[in-house]
Amino acid sequence: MIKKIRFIEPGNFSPYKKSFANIFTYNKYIKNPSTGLITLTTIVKNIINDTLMYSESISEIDFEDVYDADIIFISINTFNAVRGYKIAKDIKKNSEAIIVFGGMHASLNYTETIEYCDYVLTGDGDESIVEYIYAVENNTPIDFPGVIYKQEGKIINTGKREQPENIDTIPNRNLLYNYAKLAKRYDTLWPQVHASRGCPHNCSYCAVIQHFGRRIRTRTPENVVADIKEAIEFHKRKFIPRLTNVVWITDDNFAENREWAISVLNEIIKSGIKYYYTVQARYEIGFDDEILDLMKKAGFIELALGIEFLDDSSFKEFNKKSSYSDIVKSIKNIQKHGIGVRGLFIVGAENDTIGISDKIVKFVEDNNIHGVLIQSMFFTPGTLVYDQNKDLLIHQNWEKYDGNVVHYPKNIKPHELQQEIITASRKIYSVKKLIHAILHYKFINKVLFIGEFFWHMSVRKNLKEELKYLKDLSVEYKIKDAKFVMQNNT
Ligand code: B12
Ligand code: SF4
Repeated sequence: MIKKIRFIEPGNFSPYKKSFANIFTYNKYIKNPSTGLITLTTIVKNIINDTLMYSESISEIDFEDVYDADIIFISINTFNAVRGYKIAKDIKKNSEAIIVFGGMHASLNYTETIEYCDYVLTGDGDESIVEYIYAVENNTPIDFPGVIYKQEGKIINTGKREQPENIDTIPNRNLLYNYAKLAKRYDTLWPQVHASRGCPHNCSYCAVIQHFGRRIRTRTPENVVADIKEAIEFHKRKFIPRLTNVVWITDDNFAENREWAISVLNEIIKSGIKYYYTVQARYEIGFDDEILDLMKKAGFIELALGIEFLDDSSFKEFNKKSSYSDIVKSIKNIQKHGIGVRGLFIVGAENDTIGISDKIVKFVEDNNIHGVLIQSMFFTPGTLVYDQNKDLLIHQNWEKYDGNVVHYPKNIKPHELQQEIITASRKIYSVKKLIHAILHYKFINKVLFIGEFFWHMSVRKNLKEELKYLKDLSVEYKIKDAKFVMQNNT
């Protein structure tokens, strides 16, 4: 009989610790926890009453409470996989519980993950987790699609599972230990709602499509708005109002299903909720005046655009259907509608050389981009580029796959590229720009820029810590098919 279930979201390099810095930045000490795993916890709570989740993004794990669970579900992306494996090893030593992994990294890399657990459930867990619990409870074979386990040393894969169509679960955020307290305490934790899964495009580095599929699956607009209301309520403080009244719709490509996006926007407008929003989308959204008008009316203050590269050959290199000139036109039209643009950039393409930071900074300034995320390209197992480029990886220490340079780019040395990211961040988030934001931005953008200023400081600190290792690499790196030989003469 299953009596107790625990869910765990591992942290990556720094599990949560209480710190004054939490007030300003979420990156180093505090992060938004996984709404995907809270969703699964909510589903399971309906079957087994003693169900609770821990996330190292916002608390330490109470292992005494975890050890006597019957099943422990652990969720991993690439950046927190190593920590997840360590937690699983510790649990194995101290507990009889069945350990089950899931999430993007476990699904796309199950031959690695299965070495640390009893089962991996691949893909979306919304339905498979229920089937799994019933199978364990009734002692029936766990042979339905989407399961990985080991039998006599051999890895058994029961096959690919159909993805769930009904994803209308509203996560019960109270099931995540410590969340209610911290969500109210810190403006750095934002209300998050994930409204659709998957994307029809085929960018070759994208793990999202490999995991969630190349078709958009959506929640009903009514369900999305009900979730938004709950998320806002959950983060609401009693006495001192929040400074960052922004809901982050965490979808990867919001307006791809145009009709649905319009219905969601209309539903938000109809609800009368007075709040700000941000969401990720592709540049094509910038050519859709109807959607942009509705977004403005609904309260969207920004669109996070996956700009990624600044030259057309890089788009081609990674099968990204974009062009520099279309992106610039799109940004202008989005801003014309009164919505700001955040730029998501990837460096490390073949064409990138010393000076890529200047190119990004100039682009950001010329186009009035008000915030950025700059990451180095990383090839993760399960993506199309991984097999083609895995020889270019410096290491496969997943802990470092959080924005650091982890490969040998063609025309710039790894430490030089890392330095370029640091330089771009420093220039975009300079003290001069901070003062400008404080003096000239509207209130909400001012608050966001101040938060990001500290966040980027913390990001740069991490990047600098890795710089020494990258400099010390003594490399005579030969790619198997001898594309090039790289000499690192530092
Ligand atoms: C919101 C978000 C964040 C938030 C919150 C992250 C979080 N804890 O969920 C924040 C801002 C903290 C964040 C930060 C980062 N993120 Co992020 N983030 C996302 C985003 C956009 C949405 C996450 C989400 O809600 N997904 C939807 C839910 C439904 O999916 P899910 O959580 O995976 O859960 C489902 C399944 O995977 C499965 N499942 C999950 N766990 C388990 C467990 C079991 C046992 C089972 C059975 C099933 C199962 O079932 C769930 C329901 O169907 C994703 C993109 C994406 N589409 O996932 C990127 C993404 C996860 N992030 C990514 C990255 C790289 C980062 C950063 C490193 C960025 C950076 N340079 O700083 C940091 C690292 C943070 C850290 N911990 O250090 C990558 C990860 C790539 C990879 N291969 O792992 C993604 C995929 C973005 C991308 N386009 O590549 N991120
Ligand atoms: S558009 Fe974005 S989500 Fe879609 S495949 Fe490309 S990178 Fe992935």
